[in-house]
Amino acid sequence: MIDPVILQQGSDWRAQAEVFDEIFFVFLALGTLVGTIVVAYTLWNVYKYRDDGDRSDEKFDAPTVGELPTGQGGPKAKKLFLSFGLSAIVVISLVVYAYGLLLYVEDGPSVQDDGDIEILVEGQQYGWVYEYPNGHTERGELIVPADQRIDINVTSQDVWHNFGSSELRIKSDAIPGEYNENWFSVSSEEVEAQGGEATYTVECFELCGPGHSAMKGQITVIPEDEWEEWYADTGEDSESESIESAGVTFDASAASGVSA
Ligand SMILES: [Cu+2]
Repeated sequence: MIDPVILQQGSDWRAQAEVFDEIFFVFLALGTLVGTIVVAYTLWNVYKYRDDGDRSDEKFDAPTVGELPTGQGGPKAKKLFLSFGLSAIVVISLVVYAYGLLLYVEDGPSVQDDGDIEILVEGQQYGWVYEYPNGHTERGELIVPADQRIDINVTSQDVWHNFGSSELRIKSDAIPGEYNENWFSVSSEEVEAQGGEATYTVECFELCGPGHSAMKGQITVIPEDEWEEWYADTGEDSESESIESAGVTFDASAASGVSA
């Protein structure tokens, strides 16, 4: 059930995928439990108060439609307020619980001295451009180290796009002139489990033109030491050729191909 994109660096680090899966599971479990109780209780009452020909309780002062139960010690009002009370407790607990987790998703885990890695992500018809802190840019493939908090700053060069990866459970609007922050992190265990290189598909989630469905990219997570080595070789204006060798294509002409 829980996605294995789990973080190891510090026990308070949790991947967004893990948080969202937990929220989903808790709501599913509680919804199933409450639903089962409500349906079972309803069916039980249907059976209990079925018309069996017995008219002995006809004089009972039952509430009529539109009449508020006043709770004059009657058993019906007691049940009503009990059910209101329980529902309120469940709903308020869920709100507090989910809001707390979402605040964590917003802020992300705290990083120590060596800091996080900030990547500028720019959408353009029809692909993604990544700019690293040293000015190096990549197209199509974002290469980042494991066990690090990766901060992305998402924007667009032309129209509205939306940068997202379903597997990492991240998604941010890419709007010209605006910068939307998000973060993700992948553990080295996960990278190892995927054979030394963890890959995640990136897609555009905002209909942006005829090439929209082809507007895909990839996030590649490699061990930290390998990444440091790779990153040291990059620099200003050194758009790497590793993209072609990695088989990731960024083809602006794909758009005309689709629209033709
Ligand atoms: Cu798009």
